[in-house]
This record gives sequence, structure tokens and C-alpha cells, in this order.
Amino acid sequence: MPLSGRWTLTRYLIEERRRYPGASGDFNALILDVALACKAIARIVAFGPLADALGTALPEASAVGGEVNVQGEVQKPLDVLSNEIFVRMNEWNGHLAGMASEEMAQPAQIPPSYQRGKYLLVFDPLDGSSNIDVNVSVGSIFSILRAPEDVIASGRDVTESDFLQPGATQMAAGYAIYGPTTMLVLSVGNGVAGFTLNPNLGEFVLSHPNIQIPADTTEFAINTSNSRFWEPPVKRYVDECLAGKTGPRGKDFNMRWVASMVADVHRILCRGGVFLYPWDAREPDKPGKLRLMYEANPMAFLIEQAGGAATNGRQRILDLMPAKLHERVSVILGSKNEVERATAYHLEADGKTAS
Ligand code: AHM
Ligand code: MG
Repeated sequence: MPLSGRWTLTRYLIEERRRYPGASGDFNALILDVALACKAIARIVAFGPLADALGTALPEASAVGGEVNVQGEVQKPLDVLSNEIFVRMNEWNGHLAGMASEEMAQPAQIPPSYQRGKYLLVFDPLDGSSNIDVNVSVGSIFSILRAPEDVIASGRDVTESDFLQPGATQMAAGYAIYGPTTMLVLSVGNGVAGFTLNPNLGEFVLSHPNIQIPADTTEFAINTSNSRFWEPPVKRYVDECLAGKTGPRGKDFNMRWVASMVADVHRILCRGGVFLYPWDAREPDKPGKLRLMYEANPMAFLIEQAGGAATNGRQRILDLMPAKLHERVSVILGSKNEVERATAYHLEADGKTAS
């Protein structure tokens, strides 16, 4: 068990890689570049409404090639700027075959002037960005996949289909949360570790080794303003929570909804809970609001690695085969017993029994 507070992210990654004596170090180097992008975004987010007025105080903006006007002010919205930071800080390192982002319609190619590598980086550069205006936590979510073998061998341009892999194949996933403190929460497939940014050192330091989600919880998170559009099993699950001690669950529940998935998932990793963003009848043709590749898969990977569960109400999220890059999905994740209960309600409503 590592001594928390003494291990930097770099040391954690080196110790983890000792399990793979033949590892080249590319994977670790890639994660450190992703972490650097998150630190740059954290710095910009910290300026809040001053970011525009103090454009010249943000060297990151020009470093990533953002549009800067004659006053040196950053003119781009934060989510576009965050996207550019992710792209610019990862395209040069030789570890990537390509990138895909919630903010880009098509995958980003590694420019011909740089080497191409064996990984694919998928990200939501600034999730929950509607919370920026009200100074509530936001974050960046990322996922690392292995590129298909022919992409690695040929170094050809990537296409959308190269990214369409089930979440279970992720090599690593994580998020940075820009809150009262900046944290990086990461899984390289061997549990989940949380690192707090030491602002004096500019280093992520291990503060939450081996994060585990309790199987039971009395806290749920859902946007109840959509309740009239929910499917019956979702309504049943939430009604039973609301009924509290005298209802079928026999216990009182608490509710939280930050409207920033990173913050809601972070709370669940810290103290348990269940998060639901289900399909609803507002836009019946969309399978859900959240994106499978950029939000659901990386979060489901972390949640499972921490002992929790994640489904779309009917199937394990990590087993879903994406049909397109920007695919949306219903999400139920968190404490295992609650996710299994809510999933069982869906299967029961479909006339199937839970497996
Ligand atoms: P975004 O990627 O456009 O920021 O949207 C995703 C966010 C999640 O972080 C959050 O859980 C959800 O949208 C909140 O949605 P709503 O405002 O419908 O409650
Ligand atoms: Mg998002």
C-alpha cells in the first residue's frame, strides 16, 4: 500500500508499470501529458470570469495556438480552449495514433510532422461547462484505447471506426475535477487512485489510494425535473427512494445533483451513491443525454475498478459496442447493489428477469 501524500503521479505510474517488465514507458508518458493538459485547464478555469480580461496572463492560450486578439485577450469559449489544450499537449509526443473529442465532429489526426504511436486518446475536455458561470466544479474526462493493429503497423490516418471499441477494452480512464482543489482520478486497470494537485509543486500527489465504493448507499443523484418523461422502472426506483423509511426500501435516502457528471461521480467514488441519467421521452430518439465514448465508458471503467457497477438499465455499459463516435447512452452507475436493483427493475418491466 503506497504511503499517501508521498507518491507523485509519476511515481505511482512507474510502480504500476513494474507489473509489465517489457513496457516501453510510452503509456506512462502519455498519461503524464494528459495530466499536464488537465493542469493547464485547471489554471485557466481558476481565473474564472477574469480569464478574458486577463488574457495576457494566460500563457497557455498562445501556447496552444488559441485565437488571441490584439489586446492579448482569449476570445474562445473555455470548452473550445480546453479542447485545443488537450490536442496540442498530446499530438506531438509520438504515443498517439489519433484523438477523438466531444468537441470535434471528426477524429483529430496526428500531424505528419510528428510520430504516430499505438494509442487512441478520447476525451471530453470540459464536462459540465454550464457550471462555469456559477463557479461550480467542472472537469475533464479521458479514456485511452489501443489503436487497431493495422493502424499501428501502417501509421495511416485514423477513422471513426478505429475508435468503436467496447469500454471494457480501455487501457486507462480518468478525470480531472476542477473544484476547491484540483484532483486527478485514474485507473490503469488495477484499481482507482486519486491524486490532489499540490499547487506549490504543480504536482499531482497521491491522496486517495485504492478507492472503493460501498455496495450499499442511501444517496441518489438524478435530475428530477425530468421525472414526467421517465420510463416506469426509473420512476419506480426513485419513488421507492423518496418513500423513505415507511416505504418498500425501509430507509431514508438523501439526494444530490450537481449537473456536472465529474462532480457527481467524484462524490460517489468518495462516499458511495447512485447516479442516473436515463433515457427519457423528451427526445425519444436519443438513447440518453450522456455520450458513451467520452463520459459513460471512462466513468464506468473507474466505477467498476472501484467495486461499483454501471449499466444502461439493461446491459453493462462496458460491454456496449459503439456504433458511432458521438453515440449517446442511458447511464446508471455507482454502488453495486443499487445499480443492480435499478437494472433489475428495467429487466422486470421488459418481461425479462435480471441475470
Ligand atoms: P456537457 O458535456 O455538455 O457538459 O453535458 C454533460 C453534463 C454532465 O456533466 C451532467 O451530468 C449533465 O450534463 C447534466 O445535465 P442536466 O443539465 O440535464 O441535468
Ligand atoms: Mg460532457
